[in-house]
Amino acid sequence: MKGKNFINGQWVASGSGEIFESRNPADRDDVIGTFPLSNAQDVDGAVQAAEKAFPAWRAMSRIKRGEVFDNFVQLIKKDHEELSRLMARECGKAINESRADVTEGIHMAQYVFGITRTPAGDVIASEIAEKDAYMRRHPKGVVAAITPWNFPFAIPLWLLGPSLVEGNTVVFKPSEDTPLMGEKVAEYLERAGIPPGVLNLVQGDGEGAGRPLAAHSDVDVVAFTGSFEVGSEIRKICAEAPHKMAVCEMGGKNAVIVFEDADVSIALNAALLSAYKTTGQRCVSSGKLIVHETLYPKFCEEFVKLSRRVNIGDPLDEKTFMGPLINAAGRKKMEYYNDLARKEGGRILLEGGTLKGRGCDKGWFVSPFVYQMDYNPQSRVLREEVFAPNVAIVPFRTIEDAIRIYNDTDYGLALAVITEDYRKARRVREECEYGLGYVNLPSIGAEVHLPFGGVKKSGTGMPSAATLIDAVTHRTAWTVNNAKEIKMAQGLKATLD
Ligand code: UN1
Repeated sequence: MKGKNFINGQWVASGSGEIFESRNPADRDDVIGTFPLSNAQDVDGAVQAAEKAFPAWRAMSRIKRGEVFDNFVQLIKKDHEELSRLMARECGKAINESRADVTEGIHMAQYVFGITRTPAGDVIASEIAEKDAYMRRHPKGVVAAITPWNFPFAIPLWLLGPSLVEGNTVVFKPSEDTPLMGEKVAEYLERAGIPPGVLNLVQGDGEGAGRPLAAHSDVDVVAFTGSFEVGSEIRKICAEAPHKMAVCEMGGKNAVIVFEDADVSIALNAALLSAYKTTGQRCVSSGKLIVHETLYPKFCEEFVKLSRRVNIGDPLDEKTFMGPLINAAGRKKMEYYNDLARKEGGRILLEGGTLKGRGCDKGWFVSPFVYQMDYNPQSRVLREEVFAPNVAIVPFRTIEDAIRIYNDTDYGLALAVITEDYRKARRVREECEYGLGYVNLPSIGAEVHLPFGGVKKSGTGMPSAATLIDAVTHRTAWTVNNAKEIKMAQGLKATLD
């Protein structure tokens, strides 16, 4: 298939006619389609269309804007399976996870539709009895949404949903690894009745399309999910324009902490899901299992046994637990960190990495790499994000140690604590640095109506629906005097004498 950009309600090629390919990461011979390799001119056309569409969209009833998402949900529900299969083929996510991704996108659309009938502001008291004061939200204008490949349906909805229902218009640039899923989001929103120019889609890579989009002077908010490196570039670009806000969600080095009183079967299952779902490629995946020394030998043995049983293969096969990594760079990165673990003194329990043979040669398949590692503040492999199934199991003695080992990274996104002792869980809750904390659960699996986002290098906060609304709206104060004379707050004199 030949994909297009979607600008001002029209499906168009890039101005230069240049294209790029999307290929199946499980079978590199399978070309999914070609898509426009857009440049700064294409981006400018899209931003201008969004700017032009803004006044009418903003003036529309919030409830009417929300109805587009109700229509969208109905259309997606009909095509849920087809979209899930396309996703598995384009990004290599196991089919069960691809279905969950589409479902998460539906949930976000339902959420934003639902909130349009809830208060859009506050009535606030005044010092002066005759004054009525309100907080009213105003949309900011044009939102640039730059999204990753690992949740190619859900994350675009996280960013587009709140932006659009609040009255902003959007220019959307999906990852160049999943342009088809990006196109599907735009196509279904078009079918759901989004007016021309309100949502614009620009395909392409970070340098050619992402950078000029973030830098465009008519963009008011850049909402981004992806790597720390790209996110910090975006923040720098936005800092140069006084009006522009960057909302970035940028990864993590997450952990599962297993205390001595843990239910071991919950601990093992939580570790397995945290490490291997999406082949370790969630920003909330855990590559660090911090396990109390009394359970350590048994836990390591059992975790390795389970890791050997992980089904790796065709994402469309119902039995597959782990599909391939997304691309060559992802696999190179995993190999780099596997070597680093060896160099830093890791004791390898399960030799993993690039998989060859058994039909794996055509894709970016890898197997779990598991190692024991004593805590060492100099270790990089315990602090840096790998985005692959590279798993360190680290022993600890005291709760202070467990908290230190978890916190010793520049990231602060997700943690899971496995314990039957609420006091231990509470201490972790208070002293660890994170945005998402889980008790007796894996570090993955957030739901759309909860806040999502981390601290430190993980992000600027506010990246998902419940909180993104604060980033894409201005809170204005609107004060009305009902008296026949002016009365001022703070006892300020309101007359000449
Ligand atoms: C991500 O990995 O970028 O919490 C998002 C989860 C999913 C979202 C992950 N709902 O695992």
